[in-house]
Amino acid sequence: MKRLISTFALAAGLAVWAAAATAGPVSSDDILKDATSTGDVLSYGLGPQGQRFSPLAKLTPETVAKLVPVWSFSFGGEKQRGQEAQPLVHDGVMYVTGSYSRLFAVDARTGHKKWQYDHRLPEGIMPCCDVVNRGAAIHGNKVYFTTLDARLVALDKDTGKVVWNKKMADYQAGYSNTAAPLIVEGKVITGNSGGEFGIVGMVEARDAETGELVWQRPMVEGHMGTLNGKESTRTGTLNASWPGDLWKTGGGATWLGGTYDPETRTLFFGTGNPAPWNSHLRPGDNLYTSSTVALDPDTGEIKWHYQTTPHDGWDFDGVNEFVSFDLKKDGKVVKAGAKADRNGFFYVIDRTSGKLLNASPFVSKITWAKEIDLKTGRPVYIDDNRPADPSGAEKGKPVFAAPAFLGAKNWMPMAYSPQSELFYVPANEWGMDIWNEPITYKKGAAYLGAGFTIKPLYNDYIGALRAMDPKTGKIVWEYKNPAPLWGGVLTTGGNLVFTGTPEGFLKAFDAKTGKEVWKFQTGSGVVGCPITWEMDGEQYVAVVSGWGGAVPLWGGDVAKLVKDINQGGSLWVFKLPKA
Ligand SMILES: [Ca+2]
Ligand SMILES: [Ca+2]
Repeated sequence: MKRLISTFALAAGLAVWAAAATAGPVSSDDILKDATSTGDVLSYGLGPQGQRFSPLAKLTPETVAKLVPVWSFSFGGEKQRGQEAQPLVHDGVMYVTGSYSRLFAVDARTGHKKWQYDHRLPEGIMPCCDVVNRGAAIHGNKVYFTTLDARLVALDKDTGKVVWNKKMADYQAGYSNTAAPLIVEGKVITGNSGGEFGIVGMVEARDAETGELVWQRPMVEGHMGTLNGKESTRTGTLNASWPGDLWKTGGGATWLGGTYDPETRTLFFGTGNPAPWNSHLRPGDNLYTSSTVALDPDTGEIKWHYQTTPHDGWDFDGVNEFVSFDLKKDGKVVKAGAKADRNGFFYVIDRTSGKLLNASPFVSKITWAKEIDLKTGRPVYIDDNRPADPSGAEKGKPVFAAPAFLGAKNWMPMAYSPQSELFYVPANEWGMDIWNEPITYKKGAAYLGAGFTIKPLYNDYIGALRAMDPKTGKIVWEYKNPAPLWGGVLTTGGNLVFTGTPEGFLKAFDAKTGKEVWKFQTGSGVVGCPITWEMDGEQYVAVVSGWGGAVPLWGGDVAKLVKDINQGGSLWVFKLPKA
């Protein structure tokens, strides 16, 4: 990029040419280096490993008091709802997605809109859990995002014109898309949504230039994969962990997308609940649902898997991000990865083999399992806490289970600081009454076979931002929040942790102590992912604001507690001005 600028500047001898030349293409190598390049944010997760750590250190617990808003940009429109996106920044332009499958390009210095793309959504889309989108990807001269009608769209990054628009799946069968795509070596890699409708979870890779399918890997045992337009291999062994034909509508949606580790050249995708929720209909482990699955980026072949909730009966989707990191323990460095699962356990896994290294609770109450057996890697179930078989009755005997199905942690990504060597996990403390019901599959209809009501566990808080030490599995500090936390986390080389709250604040904490050191009221609930970057020698922070997501729709008694929070839709940008 720098070389391009100087070539143009020399050739033209004009400053304006240098400015124009800065709108250059993004290479796969630029994306691999995203975690350390502080002048841009080129990937969801601030680097493909998804650590959400920036080395920027101008903002510290001491200087953060001077962090001030620079501009705010409204997503407009009558339709608002949840704004869960993480913005990207490239060459002074921000790319941010909004609810209802919208994508905006905005001048990062002024907040001036460059272009806007409103995807035309058909009637009858079936997003289970709000009309959210989690962000775009950038590569070459294109930006990419997925849509609620299960498509993947590539746009010219400078004009917003559609370059290609590919159907991933049939939205009328309950498929949709909300995840930010991942770019690896010229391929756009995405997951799919729809686990509540009996769809089949899938990871697919497309050529970033043409949008042509390279490979697909179904996540339910029994289905065939594809590679270069031909059938490749079967996922697992037919009927090994699923009875009869149930695998054909087995769920396992990969709705949060994935991460990539360049050191081991491995993709990590989490998979959602098996369908239907009523576990008595599908005896067996129901592979590869509620798991972390490691994939070869060239072929989509499965390298290893680790199932967090075998034979799930509580909607404990295993989709949460698997974050690669170096575990320094007993004088050794282990290539590890960590995941804070919906089911309440924080897992540390050897990312070269899938071997479980440690699993410890990150919430106060877990009713479904006593512990995770570190020898076998399997949960020690508490059988009485599995919702009972309705056996012909309209409704099986209910149980009170914790965590609630919305999870000890849901989609909102945690952050890892290689400096403090801590993970910062946005957790929630809640439980649920849950019972099973009879159900049969019908295309495009909810496929649960269960009923539920979510309830808070404590009077004074539901959300808890927790610093977890992956070496010990212990909680080092916590911040308690009255409403459930639903936004992502960012940590920085300046010893800070940022996250948002449904009450409308973007907050900063001391990364070592958890002391709250800064907050700003954005006007609506913050359920997006904060970012930071450097521009013109100053450190910037940005976050989207706009309350929504799954809690108001599925939250039961908790939804009632937060019903007065107003919706919104805006992008806020802050900076630490030069002294
Ligand atoms: Ca970067
Ligand atoms: Ca689910």
